[in-house]
Amino acid sequence: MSTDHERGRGRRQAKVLDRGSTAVAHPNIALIKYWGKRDERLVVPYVDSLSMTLDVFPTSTTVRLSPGARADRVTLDGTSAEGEVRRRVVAFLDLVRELAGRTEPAAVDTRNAVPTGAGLASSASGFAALAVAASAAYGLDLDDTALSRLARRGSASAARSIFGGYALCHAGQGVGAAADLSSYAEPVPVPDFDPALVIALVDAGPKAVSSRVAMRRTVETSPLYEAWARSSKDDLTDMREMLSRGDLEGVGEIAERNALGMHATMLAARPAVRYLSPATVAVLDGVIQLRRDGVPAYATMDAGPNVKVLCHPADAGRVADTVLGAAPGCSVVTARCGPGARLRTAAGR
Ligand code: 2P0
Repeated sequence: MSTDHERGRGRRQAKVLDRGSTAVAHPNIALIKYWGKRDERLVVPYVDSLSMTLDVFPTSTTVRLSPGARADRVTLDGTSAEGEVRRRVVAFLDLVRELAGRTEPAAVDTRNAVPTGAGLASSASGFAALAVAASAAYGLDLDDTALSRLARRGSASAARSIFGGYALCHAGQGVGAAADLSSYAEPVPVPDFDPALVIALVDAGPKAVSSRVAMRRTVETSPLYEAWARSSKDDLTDMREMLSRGDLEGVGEIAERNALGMHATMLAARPAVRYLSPATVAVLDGVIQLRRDGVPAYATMDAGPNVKVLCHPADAGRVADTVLGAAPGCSVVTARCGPGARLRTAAGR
């Protein structure tokens, strides 16, 4: 029979468990892009990618185990998630439960400070935060490499958000379990290079074609895809060299050509995938004008119309003014290098 003291402790523990495990992660922007999967089920990329984790737009995710519940509950920004979002989160929880040898359902509460689905990598911060919170909630003790591999199963770009600063995601080798094991991100130490990234939010609405669908179509139908994937290898080698030198102009030129090349592969897909809008092109013209005026500024775009402009922190104000002049009505946020995904509160700890 338990004593009052023990019952009190049990209640306290239950209360602690109720808080769940909360993790925070930030989005990242790829300077060398990932585009295309060689294994869709395991989410294994065709190409290596290299990114900068940001210090803005964090995602905070809490995972609480609900042993009495009949199914998982998924809440995104205070609203019950349905459809594809819920399906991806539940599939991810199934994977964590399989790894942990557990079966309890969970309640997942995610808060995004970034517009979801607008090409601003909300899935990167989202699945990085979910990987950290869910693995803690289910009692998995994973190192950063294993967390990165796990986050990749949610979204390949999420593998990079496990790390702060710069991260390289390996496409890995082989097929099946070998591919899964060898595809993960690792930090790239870059001393003395902390540029600004001026983010032009030209349209915060959800995108017309998901990156998953767009990637598949590009790989299957674009005659330019293979050429870009090949040239991306050289871009990565050159990028690592320029990063180690802290050469903003070198880094910017390579990032811009890699991103434009990726969008070219999509434009050549059948039917074409075009994420770049008239406002995107106006901002790109503004960036070219800045360079003509002697301001080193370089653009990169992801699966959406928003533009991220890499520049010296001292030039960020001028870059932001140019962006606002080029695309009136857009909003501008300036980011710097940010931290890796971290556990805030661990259940029962
Ligand atoms: C990247 N993007 O490297 C590339 C560049 C967008 C363009 O990763 O299908 O949400 O979940 O693995 O990671 C966006 O796609 O795609 C992305 P999935 P994800 O950042």
